[in-house]
Amino acid sequence: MTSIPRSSRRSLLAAGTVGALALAAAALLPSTSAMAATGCAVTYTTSDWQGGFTANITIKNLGDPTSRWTLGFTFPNSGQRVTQGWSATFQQNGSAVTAQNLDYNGTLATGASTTIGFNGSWTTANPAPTSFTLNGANCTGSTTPPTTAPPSTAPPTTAPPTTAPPTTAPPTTTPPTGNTPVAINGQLRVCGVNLCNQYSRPIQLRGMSTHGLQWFANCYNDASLDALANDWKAELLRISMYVQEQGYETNPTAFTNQVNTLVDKAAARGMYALIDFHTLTPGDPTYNLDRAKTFFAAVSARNAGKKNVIYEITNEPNGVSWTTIKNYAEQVIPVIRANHPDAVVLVGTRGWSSLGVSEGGNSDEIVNNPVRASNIMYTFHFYAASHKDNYRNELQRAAARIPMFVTEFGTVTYTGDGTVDTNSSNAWLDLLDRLKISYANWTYSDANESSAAFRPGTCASGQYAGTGNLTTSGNYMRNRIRIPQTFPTS
Ligand code: IDC
Repeated sequence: MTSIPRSSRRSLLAAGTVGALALAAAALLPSTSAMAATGCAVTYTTSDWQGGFTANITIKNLGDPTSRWTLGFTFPNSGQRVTQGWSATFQQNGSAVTAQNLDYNGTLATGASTTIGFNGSWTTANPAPTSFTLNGANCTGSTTPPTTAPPSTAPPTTAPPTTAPPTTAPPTTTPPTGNTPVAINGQLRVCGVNLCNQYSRPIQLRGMSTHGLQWFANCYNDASLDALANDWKAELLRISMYVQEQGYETNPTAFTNQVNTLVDKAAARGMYALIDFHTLTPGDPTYNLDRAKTFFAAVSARNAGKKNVIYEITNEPNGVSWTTIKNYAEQVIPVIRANHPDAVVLVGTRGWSSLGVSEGGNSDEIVNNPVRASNIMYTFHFYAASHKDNYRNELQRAAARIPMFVTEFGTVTYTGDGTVDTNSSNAWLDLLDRLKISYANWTYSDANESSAAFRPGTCASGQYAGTGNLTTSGNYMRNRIRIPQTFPTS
């Protein structure tokens, strides 16, 4: 028997020890076929209002890869109910809730996360569930932050995402490559009653509306849009293309091109662009149905590849029934969808987009008879000095049931002029912030009326950034829009 020199023995022994440790580790680690490794971490956040809430749940798989999952949790309070869920199939039995994956999000690699959510109701209180299970295993990595809405003074939007993608598995969505609103949030879609970003998390877009392009073309150029994106830090530009009043109907090609140019300028600055088919007088959108089909066929084909485009198919229907508006929407939406299937579409509401309130109605007519299309939201407009608590109450009531977007509002009276009502504007914007309802303010222009953000002559001077040329309303809006917000990125 050949003897092994001591030095070699040591090294062999060392090698053998490593091997034994590896074996022991392998024996301790359950194989996938025998017993799957389990584990999960859950983040549960809500934004609450009286009697209702929106919950967002991020599920992180810390166990073996899985191709299907069921999340389980129990509401602490007997009055808590899931009313409408998304990104999962929810079931509630007493206080026990389960959420099962849909086809597209069933696969969760080790370390991968997915986000689901629901709208719910509560009676006495809305505490967060204290424990969660994933495929029956306890999520000991659970974190349940407080259920209050995020503070309005969040870290700056220019900060990089704070949540790193999982290191053990590639993220399911490509992380943002820039810090602009569009780079971070990507393609938007409606989830539940919210506007959600590419991570299926509710977001709010804040921005400004142009005035009529036929009158204020000189206000929309590289310098003014640089100021809107970089100085105002807006996320949204609403492009108001009047149809009448010397607008689109007088030169469809030129106005279509003008809108497309502004879509590109918004995209170049990472802002969302809301294409507003600005019908106003006559109030019956059907009057412009053929024009709408022609216009939206053109802009949706031209902009189909873009993630930053949102379509608003009628500005302010008035003097017509909800059924007429719905009928119009159901003819125009398919024209857009044929070219740009995943874009969010916004539908005006009765009574100058007041949810019917300005004509004696309310949102029940929409809730009971919604537009037959998915990925849509309904619009609401207000002028703070004219529209107060009864309008705020109705918006809040509606927003718990249908997705709402404030595509136009003024800090002044509904004439677009008069004094700025700061108290009412604060009440409105606080409400919109709390409910994460996106908004555009009327107007980013130098019109000779108090709703305009700039003093007359500003656009000719070309000096948009800073506060030197702002009106009272412009100063108020710039301050408000500049409040930083952080968009969720996982
Ligand atoms: C106003 C403009 C004003 C213009 C008038 C008629 O501020 O300069 O002369 O339109 O076109 C709306 C409309 C919006 C109105 C605005 C203010 O959507 O077109 O703009 N307003 O009156 N709804 C409620 C108020």
